[in-house]
Amino acid sequence: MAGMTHNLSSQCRACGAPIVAFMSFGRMPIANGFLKAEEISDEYFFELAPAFCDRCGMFQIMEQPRPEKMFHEQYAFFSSTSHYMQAHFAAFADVIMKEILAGRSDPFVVECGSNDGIMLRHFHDKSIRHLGIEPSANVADVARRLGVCTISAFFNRKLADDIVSEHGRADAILAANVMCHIPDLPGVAVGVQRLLKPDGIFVFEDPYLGDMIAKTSYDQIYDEHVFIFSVNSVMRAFADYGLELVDVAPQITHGGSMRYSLAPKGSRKVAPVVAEQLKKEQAQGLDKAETYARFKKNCESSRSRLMQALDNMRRDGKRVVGYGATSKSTTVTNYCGITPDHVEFISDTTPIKQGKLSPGAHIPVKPYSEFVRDYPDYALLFAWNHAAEIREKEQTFIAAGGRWIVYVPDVSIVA
Ligand code: JHZ
Repeated sequence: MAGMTHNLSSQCRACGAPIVAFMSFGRMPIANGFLKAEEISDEYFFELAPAFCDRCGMFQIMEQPRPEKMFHEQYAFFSSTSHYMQAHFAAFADVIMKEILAGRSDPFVVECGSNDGIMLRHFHDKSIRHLGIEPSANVADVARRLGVCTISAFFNRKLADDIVSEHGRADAILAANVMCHIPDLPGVAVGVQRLLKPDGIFVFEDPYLGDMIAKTSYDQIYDEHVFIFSVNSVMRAFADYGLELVDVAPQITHGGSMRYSLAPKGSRKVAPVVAEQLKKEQAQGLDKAETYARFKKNCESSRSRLMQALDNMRRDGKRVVGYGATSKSTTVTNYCGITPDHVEFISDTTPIKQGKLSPGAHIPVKPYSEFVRDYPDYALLFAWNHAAEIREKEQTFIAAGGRWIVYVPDVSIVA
């Protein structure tokens, strides 16, 4: 039966070569599957096991729940919860308008996985023709209320053809934290190829493999992230579909991301930074099996150190609260074995998560007001990627004697 609810691959999803998992994080629930107590008996689990393709360099998980299990009308992640991310997407939109769309007549922009409209709203504000594609109906509704044109669907070749018939081809196709979620990468590449104008550009960004390996931020690996991309793997995955990697730009968002720009082959000059970044990846050993064997060891030692700290705090009667019920925290809590005895509750500002239990570990998720009402001794920073924004606004917690527990890049207790 399990085979009916997930995609299990023993072949690389990008190039078809045989792949084998190099480690397992064990039984995992849906990362954003926050649930009520009465739903525990029906909770869905799969095995979270990453693999690295020796042939094309694609880092991926072997098994992924079917998309409908993850993205639906109760999807729990709303992009606009961070002020920093709002500024980031305003700047992203601005670059596209200035560097790509300027001077074009009646340009058309498509965004895959447009969530609550965090980026497309800026195109809407400038009356630029746009279309968001967002399968999770509840977040799509938020975007529509802002006036952002949005359809609730999964992006694929058929949808690309339908969009071309109705709106024409796109000058720019954008995606942020979305491409790494779609298992049928060849299908996406064909869709992009058909939807993009010959002088158009496809720009997307996702968490970056080089950062994940360097920081042991293994919590980037969860059901939604079927791939963790590198410059090398992206370049190869799209090349067969006539799309050339013409530019890359590292981003600090989500703990280290990479922005990739692709264009129909030969239509643009390839920026020198592409070759430079490929060299850096080689120097980091991203193409070597030893790198992943070492990553596995680093994950295990991060887990032991975090659990040792949490066990000591529990023994000493200290109160620990989680900060940010992130998707990433589902991997950390389930892989490490963190229970409600270690972490009293997780504070989160997203209404749909509040009053529910965290996936698998079943730690209660409570509104932020509960954190402020009675500060704990320690806050376990699950939203570590937003550390700058959070630590700045939580100075009263620190002044009251509170301390952060962080685990990326190392387990440490900080003020
Ligand atoms: P955050 C999501 O991952 C899911 P997540 C997705 N799969 C993806 O790819 C990445 O984003 C990019 C809360 N919070 O951004 C809000 C506070 O409570 O790390 C969020 O629930 N207080 C699409 O879920 C969570 O933390 C705050 O001050 O790992 C942050 O989630 C802030 C800033 C956030 O993404």
